[in-house]
Amino acid sequence: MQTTQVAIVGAGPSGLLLGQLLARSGIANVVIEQRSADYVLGRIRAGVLEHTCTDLLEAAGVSARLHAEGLPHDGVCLSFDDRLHRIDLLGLTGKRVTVYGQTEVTRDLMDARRAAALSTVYQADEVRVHDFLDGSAPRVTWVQDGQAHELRADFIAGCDGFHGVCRASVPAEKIALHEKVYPFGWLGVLSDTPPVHEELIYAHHPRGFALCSQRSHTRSRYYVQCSLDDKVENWSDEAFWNELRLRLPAEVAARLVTGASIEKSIAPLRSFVAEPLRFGRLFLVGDAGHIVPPTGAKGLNLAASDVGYLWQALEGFYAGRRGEIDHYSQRALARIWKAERFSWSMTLLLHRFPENGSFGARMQRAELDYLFSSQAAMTALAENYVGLPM
Ligand code: RFL
Ligand code: PHB
Repeated sequence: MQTTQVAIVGAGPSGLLLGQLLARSGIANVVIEQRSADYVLGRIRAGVLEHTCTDLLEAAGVSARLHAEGLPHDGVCLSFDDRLHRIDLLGLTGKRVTVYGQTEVTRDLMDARRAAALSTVYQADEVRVHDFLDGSAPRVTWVQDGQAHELRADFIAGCDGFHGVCRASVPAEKIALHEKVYPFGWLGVLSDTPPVHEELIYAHHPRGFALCSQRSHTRSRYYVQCSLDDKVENWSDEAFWNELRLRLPAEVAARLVTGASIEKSIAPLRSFVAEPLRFGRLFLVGDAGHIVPPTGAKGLNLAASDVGYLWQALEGFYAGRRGEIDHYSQRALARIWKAERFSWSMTLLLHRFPENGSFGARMQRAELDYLFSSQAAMTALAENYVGLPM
């Protein structure tokens, strides 16, 4: 049987960032992941990082490539009624965001973990967490190559995403779940084509929402709102590009450079929060504890801020301030609920909701008109988009 201080379940951005920060503070940890490293790197997800996230990546010593290759964005655009409207993030808040893919963040963290020779188990089957509610000796068990393994730790960090085992292992009477599922999804395409615009465009259109994002000057990421029963196989590249063009202002659509998709997937949209985020010696971190619809670009950033709070709490605990772990859940949830509110409101503002009728559509238009007529409203959007302080 192996022992460590913190057993981390999941090698997504939450688990890997926590592992790196703890190691820098001299706190031993082992990461246990059910997939292979290549599989984790193959998932195309987030693209926009808040400064709170880039600050933590810096603290973890993994920001060299982020600073060299990340694209600072000073503004973001919304489009409706065939026109582009800009929100001056830097002018309104003094802060920017950075466009740098989650895949690259994960790769940098994996490289750093390997360079520091920190222990990581990939392709672990039947991962289970035990004895975390009472006592001080929680355990993680798993099976690899037919062999049973056990890791004893002081704490378990559940960084295993929405479908993970950690939240599912908490007795139902100890956890409250708050959820809203939206009646549509996002169909996303990644392509090696130059982005249609230098900044992101969130498009509100009678045919449905669309988003023009990017990973670099030569790689684009686009999304269109689709129905929940849509299948990726039903969308040829050509059908996708045609639908995207229809939802953008004509002058933007005319500039769209299309090409073969290198990834195409459908993601459902959901808001979800579990309360609390600590159960004895088990902490839930990132998507394991909460989900936001991607409209606000907050999922990865919230995962990073959870990690920031838990890092502080565990550092305090091992420095003799044992009570600091008692505040993790409350501190993290205060920020999570604000990001939930922002992501929900952006989703309601920008998507097509036929079930809300013409009144609902007029309310969206009135809100968009108000937004771009009011410095106060634009500032409120901007300060949420760049990320609220920790
Ligand atoms: P992850 O990334 O899901 O990683 C969890 C890891 O745990 C592993 N795992 C297990 N390991 C061991 N045992 C088990 N039983 C396990 N079960 C699961 C999984 O294999 C996986 O490796 O969660 P984490 O680390 O908390 O990170 C959260 C982020 O991935 C997520 O919030 C973002 O991707 C959300 N998101 C966005 N966030 C942003 O901040 N900005 C964006 O622009 C943004 N765009 C997006 C997004 C998510 C999207 N999708 C597909 C959900 C765009 C999309 C389309
Ligand atoms: C992305 O680039 O994948 C992306 C960007 C902004 C969002 C969601 C996704 O709000």
